[in-house]
Amino acid sequence: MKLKLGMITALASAALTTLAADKPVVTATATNRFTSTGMHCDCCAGGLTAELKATRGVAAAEVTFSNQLAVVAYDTNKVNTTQLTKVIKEAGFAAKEVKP
Ligand SMILES: [Cu+2]
Repeated sequence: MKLKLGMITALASAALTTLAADKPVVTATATNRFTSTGMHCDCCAGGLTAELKATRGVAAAEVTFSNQLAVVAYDTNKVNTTQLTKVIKEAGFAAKEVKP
């Protein structure tokens, strides 16, 4: 059987839907910024974004390489800044919460 591009796309999106279904919908109750120094390129930022998004209690994450910053929206009942700092450190970067 020959796989057509449309089929591959459909399979990929089905896989993504399954992945998304595994993680319950999170409603953010806070947004914090963290310096995440040590990133070398956009790829590092992309990897860290994925790590943060996969963390329990995280609703959204945006990491920018150019200013070495991670912005995370999360549910304070499920995760805290200490745990988020740990996730960034475990991804291989120096993490520090930016106090408002
Ligand atoms: Cu990189």
